[in-house]
Amino acid sequence: MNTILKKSTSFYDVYERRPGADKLTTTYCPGCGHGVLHKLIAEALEDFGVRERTIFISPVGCSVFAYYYFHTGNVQVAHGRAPAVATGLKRAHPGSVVISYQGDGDLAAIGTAEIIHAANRGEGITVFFVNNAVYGMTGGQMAPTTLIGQKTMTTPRGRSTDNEGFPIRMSEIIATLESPVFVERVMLADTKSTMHARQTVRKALKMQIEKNAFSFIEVLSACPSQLKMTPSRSKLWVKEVLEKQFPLGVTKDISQEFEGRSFARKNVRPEELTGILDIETVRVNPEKIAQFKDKSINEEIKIAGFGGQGVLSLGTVLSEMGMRHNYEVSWLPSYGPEMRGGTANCSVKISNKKIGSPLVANPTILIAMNRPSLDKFENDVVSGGLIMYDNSLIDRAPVRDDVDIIPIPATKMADELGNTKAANMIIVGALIVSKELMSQQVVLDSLGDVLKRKNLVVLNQKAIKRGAEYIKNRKK
Ligand SMILES: Cc1ncc(C[n+]2csc(CCOP(=O)(O)OP(=O)(O)O)c2C)c(N)n1
Repeated sequence: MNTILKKSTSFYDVYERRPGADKLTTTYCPGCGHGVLHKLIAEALEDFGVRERTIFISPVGCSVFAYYYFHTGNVQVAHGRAPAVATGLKRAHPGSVVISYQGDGDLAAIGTAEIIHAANRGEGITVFFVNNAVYGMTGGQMAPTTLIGQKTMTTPRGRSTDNEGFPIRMSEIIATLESPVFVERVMLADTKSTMHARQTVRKALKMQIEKNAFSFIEVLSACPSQLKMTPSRSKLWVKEVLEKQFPLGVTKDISQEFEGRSFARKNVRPEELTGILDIETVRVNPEKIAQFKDKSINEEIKIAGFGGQGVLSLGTVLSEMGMRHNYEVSWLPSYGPEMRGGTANCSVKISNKKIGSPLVANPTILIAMNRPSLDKFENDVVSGGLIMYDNSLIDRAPVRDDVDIIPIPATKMADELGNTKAANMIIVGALIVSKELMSQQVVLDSLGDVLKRKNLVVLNQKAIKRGAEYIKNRKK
């Protein structure tokens, strides 16, 4: 019988790095383990017929370019974050086969938290952990798995336990957790060990495909370039030196007794939510909000001031009221390391389209309640946007001439009402009227449901009315 050896169909035909580039070879050095492991994975994906539903996650490290090779879905992630991204992918696409492929710097240094928690949750993903005892891509710095005495760029006299601690055995750590189903350490040192690794790769992927199980495969692998050895010498080193510190074998295997984890995501129907969260549905008489029904709204609002001015609650009131007008809303507070007297801020989106992200980088509306906020965010406002600022506290006007500007002495007006803290609600009243965003009546009627301190409802209703009147008089 003739055997035809050919490249797995899970690889692209041509490794085209940059369109038109003349270098169409791989990015790996001769003797590197990455290429071999890629091959074992690609073959398995083809044999199991899952290439089309596989998502391969490339890490930061020498395998960052895995997406040039694997003819699968590909995501390249930030350093160490592959298990977190894999979690999201698998949960959003339970039918996919998700591979988190990581080096020792990526998985055991910067990404230690991600892998521990993904393993602990038993996500239905397969993790391939390439342990070459060094940071390959960046020039051979010490990795958490670097051996004691091993010389690297950052341990020129050799790793010492006094200074750098002991090499971390990740497989053993992962195996102590309850959720992982299959954990094994293999090596790529010679034909025999590679053939065994092949079986292990297949078993781990099968576990995911059939049982939605979490598997962790550590692959001892050579990095001839950083070890400054020939490819064949570095493979011997894996077998004779590296393996002593990281013994091969299965550290955990409960695949027989593990019955599988459901692939189906438990989706909660919207009508179930109120019961689960123990909240009441708020219904607003449709007639009262009819005029806003077909309004095209897409406001991205940044509300900023100093702590104590109620900028966060200004945002929550706006988003709560937005919901009562059937808008899509988001509210994102920012608790940055702000200095005292500096800015506290939150981002609110109000839209009649679905909101992709709650982040507001370039607001359509800036509400500046103190000078540092105006200084900080004025330039971020989109051209044609609006800056509403408290001119009883801010001693300069915005300099932008391509945006609408509404000065409003909110703090002074609140003081006249008897409580400085109501300045934020003066802004609410002013904003909903100036942008014709919401029904003043609905906002006033709902305020009691929204505010935590019920004794302040009447005062805040007055403040909203004041703010609204201010704008109406201004328009006249
Ligand atoms: C946030 C961040 N920190 C640091 C780096 C620099 N960096 C790139 S690759 C790498 C280490 C990769 O080593 P390893 O995970 O062992 O993979 P290998 O290259 O050996 O395959 C580091 C520190 C980065 N790209 N991003």
